[in-house]
Amino acid sequence: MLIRIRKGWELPEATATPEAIFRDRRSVLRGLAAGGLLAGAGPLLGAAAAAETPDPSAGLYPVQRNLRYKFSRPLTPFETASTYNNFYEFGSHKGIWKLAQKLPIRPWEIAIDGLVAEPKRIAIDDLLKQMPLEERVYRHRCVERWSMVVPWSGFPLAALVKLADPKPEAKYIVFETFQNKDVAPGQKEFWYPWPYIEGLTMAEATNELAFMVTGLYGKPLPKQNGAPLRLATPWKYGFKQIKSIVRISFTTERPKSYWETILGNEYGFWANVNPEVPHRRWSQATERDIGTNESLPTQIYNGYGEYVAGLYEGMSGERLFM
Ligand SMILES: Nc1nc2c(c(=O)[nH]1)N[C@H]1C(S)=C(S)[C@@H](COP(=O)(O)O)O[C@H]1N2
Ligand SMILES: [Mo]
Repeated sequence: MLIRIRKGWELPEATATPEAIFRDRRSVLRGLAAGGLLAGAGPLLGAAAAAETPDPSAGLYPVQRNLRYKFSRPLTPFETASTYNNFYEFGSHKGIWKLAQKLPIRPWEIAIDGLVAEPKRIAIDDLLKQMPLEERVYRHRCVERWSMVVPWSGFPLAALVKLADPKPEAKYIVFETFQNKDVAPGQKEFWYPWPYIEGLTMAEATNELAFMVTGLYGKPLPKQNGAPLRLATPWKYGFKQIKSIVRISFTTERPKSYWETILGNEYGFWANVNPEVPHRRWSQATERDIGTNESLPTQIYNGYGEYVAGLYEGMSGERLFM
């Protein structure tokens, strides 16, 4: 008889404790730092050390994991998810994590405006106090064909929409990233249409999967992953998942997003994941998991069709998958 030994990541989700493992590793690092061994220990240790800067929201985490959102792949290690990033404000390569440490994330205010009952500005820590924080393990699929699986902390976008109190005529929600040439070299060196803009329909924004991310692996979100507030729409390609948000507006007109402005024949508004619709320059049939380096078949809506396919029924005239 074959006895199947479960791998760590196959344990029931409630018992998986990557957070505890991560905490252990950090105390080891603190020990190393105290002993003066950290110097020259390499970039990964440097990333962990930078994350030691006190963050006023640190005490809020870890938060309870919502077990409704299942996953069947190993979690991507924190070290990988926080050192392999896309954040063009800091450069066009994957290793921007160190440069991103320059981004000041306190004080941090988010403007809520456009078609709302009353425009307002809210400080991130005041927002965090009002929102129902939870953890969700989501898959993340970049249009470039890499993917990962990580535990995000945050709150449903629907809760923020409720707080914003949009007028009934609002059709879209539009997000905007910070602009600060002094800390973001990409905003100085590239001609790109800053600030980074993204948008969703109101139906997408209030779908249960749309999630505002404020933490990763039971800690405040690292700057390189979009601190202090970024979007997760796991059924869409990663470029929709805008980082370091400073403004949220409600409009009647569909926004033209950052990548759509740059390369409108390759990146559109909907950007839903579909293995059968190739990018103009490559196939989307498979993806590479950056944690395991495995090649995997891509899934329609990144595997979240049961939650979101209904949003797009009867929309045949639209380019839903780019
Ligand atoms: N402001 C901003 N948000 C952004 C990007 C960016 O360049 N700037 N890149 C996007 C892309 S292409 C991806 S794949 C994800 C990457 O998120 P991660 O680095 O946390 O994996 O962020 C998205 N959000
Ligand atoms: Mo991406």
